[in-house]
Amino acid sequence: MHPRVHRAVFRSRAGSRTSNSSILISSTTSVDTASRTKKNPRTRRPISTNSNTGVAVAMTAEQNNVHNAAVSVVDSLITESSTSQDDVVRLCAGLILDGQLPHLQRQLHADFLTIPMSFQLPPNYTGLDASKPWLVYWPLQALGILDPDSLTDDILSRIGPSIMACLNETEGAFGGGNGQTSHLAATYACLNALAIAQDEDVWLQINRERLYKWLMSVKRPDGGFSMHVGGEEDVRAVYCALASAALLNIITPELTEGTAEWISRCQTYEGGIGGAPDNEAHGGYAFCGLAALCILGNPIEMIPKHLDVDNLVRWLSARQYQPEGGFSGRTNKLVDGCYSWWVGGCWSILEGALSWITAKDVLWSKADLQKYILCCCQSPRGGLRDKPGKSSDFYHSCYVLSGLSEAQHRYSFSPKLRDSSTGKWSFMWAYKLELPDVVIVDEQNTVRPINPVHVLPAGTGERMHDFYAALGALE
Ligand code: FPP
Ligand code: K
Ligand code: ZN
Repeated sequence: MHPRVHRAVFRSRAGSRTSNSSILISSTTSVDTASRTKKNPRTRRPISTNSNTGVAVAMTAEQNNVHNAAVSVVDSLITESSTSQDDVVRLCAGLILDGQLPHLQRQLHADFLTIPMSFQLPPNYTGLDASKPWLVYWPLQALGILDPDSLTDDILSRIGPSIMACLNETEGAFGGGNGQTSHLAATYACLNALAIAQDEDVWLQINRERLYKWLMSVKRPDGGFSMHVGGEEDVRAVYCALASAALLNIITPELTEGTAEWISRCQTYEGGIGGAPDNEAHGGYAFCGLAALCILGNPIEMIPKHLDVDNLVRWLSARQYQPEGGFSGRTNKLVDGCYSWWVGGCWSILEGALSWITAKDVLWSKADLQKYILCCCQSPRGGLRDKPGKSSDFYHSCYVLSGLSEAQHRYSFSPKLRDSSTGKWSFMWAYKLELPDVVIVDEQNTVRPINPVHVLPAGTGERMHDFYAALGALE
């Protein structure tokens, strides 16, 4: 897993307490009080910043606009970055060229994904103590599209109590664990988990008035949002706030004022979207920005109005590498399975909202992405991973399988599906299985479709939204 992604991107606050039981508590027991343990030491991955290597790697990225072209631009300067890129190419090419497309090892992955539902988590998860809601949401989303039958009534009934243990009642918002500070990432992950649980009794326990007030307390005058009161302002916060508000049907003009303009300021000269204005473009933030625009209004209008689409498409298409077939998160960095969603999700939104963008042309290849996922991202021990040689984890399982779903389906924004009014925009996505000339959709490898804005199994977020819509607007 990415040390920084886990420590900073998903974390709710500096976590030092760890769970000593399964991440899903029993629906009858009370909140677990966790013991203190040492954080698991992790090594930092080197970041490529050497401009000398930029030439070689950037050309590789550029050339992948032409699919299946064998690309090997060799630079005589050997650096740590060029060496790791070469290593990844060798590892992946070996697996991809090794005969047939492998099958998705459903049972193996389902077994791995049910670990947090039933057993104690391994010690290397202690650093994620402030990310308990994510540890619930990630495997649920993965199982929800891999094998919905594995989400038994027992598991589903335990989601509510586990998530409500993270609720800060006075604020109506959620923290990363029992007693932890209210945080937008935790709130988003909790509400997504509750969407999958489909438990109306628990939905009724959410105090939407309080949560709305709390969301307004993290809204900034410039149109952005902070992750928590006094916290960092970034495009994750915007996405988490809007996605949460959309599920609960509490989107208002006051909540969204100036936000699309703020997102627009995060698009960089490269065409991608950075975490905040003037930051480096990154796939994770590109998805957050694009998905947020799809909540703010009709994406057919919002995307071209607030983003330079040509430049975004150019940057997105440079994310897919050959011969790996997978996506990288940013210029001159390595492919990683989780970008199958963060970058692939951008593609599903763009192809659904702007009909000229299609994988059948030369912008990106769904077939090659599926190959990277099936050949390189399946851990022999179960679960999905970043790349060969890495261990599987719940984060990568969630976003690699979501990326597989992206490759196998074609989404379309269909406003006729539901009546179009504020707050409903992100629930008007239709899908169909992709055509065989775009990607081989072997029945054995097929995963279920998702809502590409909320990253939820198709239908779950829609039902949660409808439930709150039926309760009426806030006073
Ligand atoms: C770089 O990690 C990663 C980031 C700078 C942030 C990524 C953002 C997301 C994954 C989106 C989070 C979204 C929500 C909704 C919380 P790295 O340097 O380890 O990886 P890299 O080499 O691939 O860039
Ligand atoms: K990475
Ligand atoms: Zn990753």
